Amino acid sequence: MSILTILHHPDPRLRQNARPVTTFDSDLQRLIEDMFETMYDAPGVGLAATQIGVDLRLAVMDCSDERTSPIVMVNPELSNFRELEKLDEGCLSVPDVQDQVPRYNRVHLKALDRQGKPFELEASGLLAQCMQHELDHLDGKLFIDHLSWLKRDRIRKKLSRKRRSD
Ligand code: GNR
Ligand code: NI
Repeated sequence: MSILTILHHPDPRLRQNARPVTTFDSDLQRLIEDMFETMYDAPGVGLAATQIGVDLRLAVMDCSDERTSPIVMVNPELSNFRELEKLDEGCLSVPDVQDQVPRYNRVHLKALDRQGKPFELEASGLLAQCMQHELDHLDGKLFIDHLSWLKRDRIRKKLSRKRRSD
C-alpha cells in the first residue's frame, strides 16, 4: 500500500470530468486500497480519484467517528435530494479553507461496489454531504465553486500567498 499525492487547487486536473470505471481488476483493487490509506492518513472523510490525478468515477469515504465504516462508490449517481441546508465544508485539495455551502441533508445513492456489483444507499448528514462533495470532484467541481465571486477571489489570493511562502 502507498500514500498518494493529493493535488491542490488550481491544478487543472481537478477540473476534469472523470470517465466511468469499466474494469474491476486487481489494479483497481490496489488503487482503492491506496486511496483509503491516503484518506485515513490525511485525515479526511472522503477522497475522489480526481484528487490523486486518476481520471475515473470512483471515490472512497468513511464518515464514522471510529473510522471503521469504509464505503467505495464507483460510477455513483445521486437522486431524491431533500432538505437543502448550508453546511460547513473543507477539501483536502483546497488546504486551510472552510466555508458554508448549500448541500442536501438527505440523498439516495446508486453506485457499483469495488467488485462492480450494484448497490443503493439512503444517506443523511455528513455522509450525504460527503457524497455530494465527492461527486462534484468527479465532475471537475470544487466546493469553492459554490461560493460568491468575492469569497473565491479572497481564497485565490490566500492560496497564491501561501504558495509563494512554501
Ligand atoms: O475531509 C473532508 N471533510 C469534509 C468536510 C465537510 C464536507 C466534505 C468533506 S470532504 C473532505 C475530504 C475531501 O476533500 N474529499 O474530497
Ligand atoms: Ni474534496
